[in-house]
Order: sequence, then C-alpha cells, then structure tokens
Amino acid sequence: MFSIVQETGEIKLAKTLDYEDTQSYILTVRASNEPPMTLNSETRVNINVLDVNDNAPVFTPNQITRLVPENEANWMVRTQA
Ligand SMILES: [Ca+2]
Repeated sequence: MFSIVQETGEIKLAKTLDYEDTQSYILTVRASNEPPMTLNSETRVNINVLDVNDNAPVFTPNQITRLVPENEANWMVRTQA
C-alpha cells in the first residue's frame, strides 16, 4: 500500500486508495543510525483519505409503484437517490 524512500523519508503510495473501503491509515516510521552506534527513533504518521464523489448515485428504493387517478393533471411522485 505504502512505500518509503529510505534516503529521504518520503512516503509514497503504491496504489490508489478507496475512501469507501478504508478512511484512514496509521503508519509507524523508524529511523536508525548506521552501526556501530545503532540508535533508533520512531514517529507515527496518520493518513486520512479524502472522500471524492466517485460512485454513481443509488435510488432507495430502486423501484417505485404508485397509483395515479385518471383525469388528474396535478400529481407527482418523489424519487430520491
Ligand atoms: Ca468516494
């Protein structure tokens, strides 16, 4: 999902994210000195996925049946998606 450039610490995406699948990620990044003085430090990186409008609207319910009186011109049915 994510990769890091060891020399710069830059975090890169290996593939696109899907907000509807996962809204956030928590990464732990560790830096270490070269031996022989091997010292470590860690930081936490929170990644929040920004939702975009990438899904088709869905009608609920997906089918509507209504009776309409004959000779009635001023009539309406409401649909919602
Ligand atoms: Ca979306």
